[in-house]
Amino acid sequence: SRDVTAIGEGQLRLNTRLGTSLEVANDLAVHVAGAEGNVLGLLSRLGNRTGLVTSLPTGSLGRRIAGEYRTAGVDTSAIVWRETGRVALYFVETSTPPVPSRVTYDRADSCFARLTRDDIDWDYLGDARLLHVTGITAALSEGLYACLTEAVAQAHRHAQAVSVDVNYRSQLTTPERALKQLTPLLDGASIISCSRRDAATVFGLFGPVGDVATALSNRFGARWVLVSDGACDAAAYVDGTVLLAKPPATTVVDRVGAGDALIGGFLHGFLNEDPEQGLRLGIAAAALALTRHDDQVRTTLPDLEALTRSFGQDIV
Ligand code: KDG
Repeated sequence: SRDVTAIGEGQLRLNTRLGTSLEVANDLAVHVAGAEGNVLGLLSRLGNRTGLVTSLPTGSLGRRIAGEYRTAGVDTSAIVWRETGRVALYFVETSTPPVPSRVTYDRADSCFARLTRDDIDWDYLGDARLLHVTGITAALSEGLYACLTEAVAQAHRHAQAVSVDVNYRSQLTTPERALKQLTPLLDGASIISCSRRDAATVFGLFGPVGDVATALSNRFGARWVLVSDGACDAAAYVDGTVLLAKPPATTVVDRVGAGDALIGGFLHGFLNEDPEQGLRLGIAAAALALTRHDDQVRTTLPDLEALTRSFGQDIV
């Protein structure tokens, strides 16, 4: 039995050199990515038992992805391996903020996108205190969306807590479709994570992070809600109380993956029933992610706690 299981796409992330466009790039740095795996990787490094359900081809690219998760401590025994098929890729043309990095997906028809309900080890997915899913998976294929609705229904039957990260991707879906797909997943979820921008796009909710968190809790009934603005400015609404983090001054190198780091820390707090700790650790992990061209945050609980102290992180 595990603390957290997730279903999501394990991917490769290919970065150009800083400021170089894909049209002229000669070399690409290879990293392992995927929102759910990023969250589980951090949770594992913080000492939680995690497992990822995804699907990969048996060749070297699939092994690279699974190997990275194993290094982080994520259990990979429920990965659905395929003899043929492809991994999902995403290319990042990196640039220096405030110019945003540009993401190009190359992921259609991946092994994961073709997964259906019959492929999944349902006992495995349900055998954890918490199930974590994101709107990305919902957007990838109808088969995957059916997997998510079944996973969430099973979780409710078994009193497993559900965490949903809205994670709207304009390259994969529309606000209308996201709202329609996410509403049944969010109803009854224990934890909702959403960026301020996605809250406006998908739910038409505007305002400061604390107000948006409160509104999301009121709308869907979640006890724990996390709303971020640029990852280091975050609010949590937990059991009727708004907690606001004072963001550290961070020199932003790359925003991709920072939201996952924030969520990973927050879910650690959920597992320990300590929202302040969750917000503090999440902010510190996000700060680490923001300073790296890589989705994975390689840290430990003592290191992250030390970083938190050095930030003098106040939660008010
Ligand atoms: O949050 C980071 C993710 O966006 C990245 O790892 C890729 O999961 C990803 C996606 O599908 O956009």
